[in-house]
Amino acid sequence: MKTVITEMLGIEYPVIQGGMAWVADHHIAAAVSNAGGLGLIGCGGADENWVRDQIHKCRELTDKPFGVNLMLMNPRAEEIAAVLAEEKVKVVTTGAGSPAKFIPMWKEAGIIVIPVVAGVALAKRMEQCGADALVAEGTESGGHIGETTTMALIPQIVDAVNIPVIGAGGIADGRGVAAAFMLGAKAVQCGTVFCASKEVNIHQNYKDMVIKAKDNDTRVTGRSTGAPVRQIRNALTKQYQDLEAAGAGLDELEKLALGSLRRAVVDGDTKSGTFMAGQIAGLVKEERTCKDIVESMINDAEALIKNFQVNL
Ligand code: TUI
Repeated sequence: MKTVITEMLGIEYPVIQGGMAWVADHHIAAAVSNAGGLGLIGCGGADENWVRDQIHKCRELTDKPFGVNLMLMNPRAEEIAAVLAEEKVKVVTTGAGSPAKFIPMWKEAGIIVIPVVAGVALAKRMEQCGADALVAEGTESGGHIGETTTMALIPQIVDAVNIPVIGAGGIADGRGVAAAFMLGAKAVQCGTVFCASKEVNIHQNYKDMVIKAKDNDTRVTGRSTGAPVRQIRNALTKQYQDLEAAGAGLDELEKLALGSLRRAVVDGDTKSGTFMAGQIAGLVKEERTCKDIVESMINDAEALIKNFQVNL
């Protein structure tokens, strides 16, 4: 399937894998890229040496294009941004902030820059700064989120900018892809469905949490702190939300969250880990290969669009 995004990125299918902190290392990035989508290495809170090493390892596993996601709340964002330019990675996406100050350096290095945004204001600013495309990420997504749903966000961002928009948040099958296209997106970005892929290098308990989750099983912690995070409900989210309701301060809440993503991804600690996942987790029912996920999403979307009139 050809779109302006597949042409821009040199990929076969308009599917980008989200740059999930701790989850998206070179294994999943290479698997998604080898499947014809765009894999991403998620820097999360890692340092520049880890990122450089992951880029090199990913290059050993694939000849296809892949990218790196820079989480802008990372205290080493500056150093990582420089490594991305030095390594001339093909694509950089960013999250949890504005990458404005890094864009000139990345463009200079020939990098395709795709900020992830959760609102129209930042989308417009990013276009002015020279972004090549945007990911419009709805509040259904896992991890750090904005307020607006994917359904409302995509068309508003599409209308506000002249660069291509990639839809994200609540997309895990061909129906979601077709819907995003109808709203004006030229590709999709998915995270949750890849958390249950065969190739992702995370604890089996994390995959099982995603596979077992039902429609109502995500919770948003951190609304009181200004950094809301969607994750699968467990003992930790209950404790966190109880503390928030009781008016707990930032220090106490941060203590609870400290190291919790690592506990989920590496240790599989189902009680005190943070299992970031989107609302679409309820639709993800089995472990599948990245190739199966990407191909079925796009084949199903194409069939839906082709037969749309017939099926009404
Ligand atoms: O960034 C994400 N998703 C993430 S980052 C992450 S690691 C983390 N863990 C705990 C707390 C915080 C982060 C896990 N998931 N998605 C993209 C995204 N960006 N969602 C929302 C935003 C966003 C929000 C506010 C981007 C910019 C912004 O304001 C910046 C500005 O200058 O307007």
